[in-house]
Amino acid sequence: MQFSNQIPHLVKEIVEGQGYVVLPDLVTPTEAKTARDLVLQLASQERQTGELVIQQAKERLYGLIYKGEIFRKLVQHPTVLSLIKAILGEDLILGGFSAHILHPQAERMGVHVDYPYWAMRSPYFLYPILEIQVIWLVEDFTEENGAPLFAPGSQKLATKPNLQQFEQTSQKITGKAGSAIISHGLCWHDTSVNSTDTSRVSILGNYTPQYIHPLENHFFAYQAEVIEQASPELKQLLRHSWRSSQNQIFAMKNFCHEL
Ligand SMILES: O=C(O)CCC(=O)C(=O)O
Repeated sequence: MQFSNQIPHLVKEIVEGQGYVVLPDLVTPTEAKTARDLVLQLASQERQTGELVIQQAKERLYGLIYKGEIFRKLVQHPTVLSLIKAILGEDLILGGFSAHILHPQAERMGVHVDYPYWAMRSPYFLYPILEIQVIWLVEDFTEENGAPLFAPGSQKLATKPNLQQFEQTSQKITGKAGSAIISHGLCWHDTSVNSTDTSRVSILGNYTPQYIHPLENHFFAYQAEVIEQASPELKQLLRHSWRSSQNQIFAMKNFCHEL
């Protein structure tokens, strides 16, 4: 597995260092393009049906797990999952997996921390860590096309973002298609302006411990056959393997072998 001997160093960088790492070449440029093309194709369909979430020149496409094999490959990428498990523990789940399209002239989205922190009151606690975000670069992120901005080390402050401080310290993260930015949910970040004439696409994974209520409703657009054919890893991410048809409450991990 790529980067396997660097996991402790990468964990340290995310938790105690700048708050994020960029891992290159996790998938091929062709796979990245497949994901990008599919996002744009689905977006144009969902624009017609009204399912697409539109915020001026920005759009969000949810429920990706059920919308393409390439998305199911990305969400359970072994290198990404090993790194996140080393931070959140083995019992992590998926809070959401969506695409973010920045059309030409899209403005910055606004500096933020990630869910669940944005749903909580600041100051936050540092431990346990409640979220790790993955931003998949399904195309090259450049200085001009809306690459994200991150404030290095801001996760250690465990507070909601301070705009002035963010403007002084943030750095734009560019990279090649097929890379992923893996970041601490408390690290302040934003998108930059897309000043090109081409839409920029990212795919966003939100991973949390299993006791956090998922951001996305994984039953929206649910397809039974996708779950039936899913790997054990994906079933766990969707909390499917922890559901019982007999018990009235969701089983926790220790009980799941008895179900
Ligand atoms: O699309 C991006 O580059 C990042 C978006 C983001 O950070 C978010 O939605 O939390």
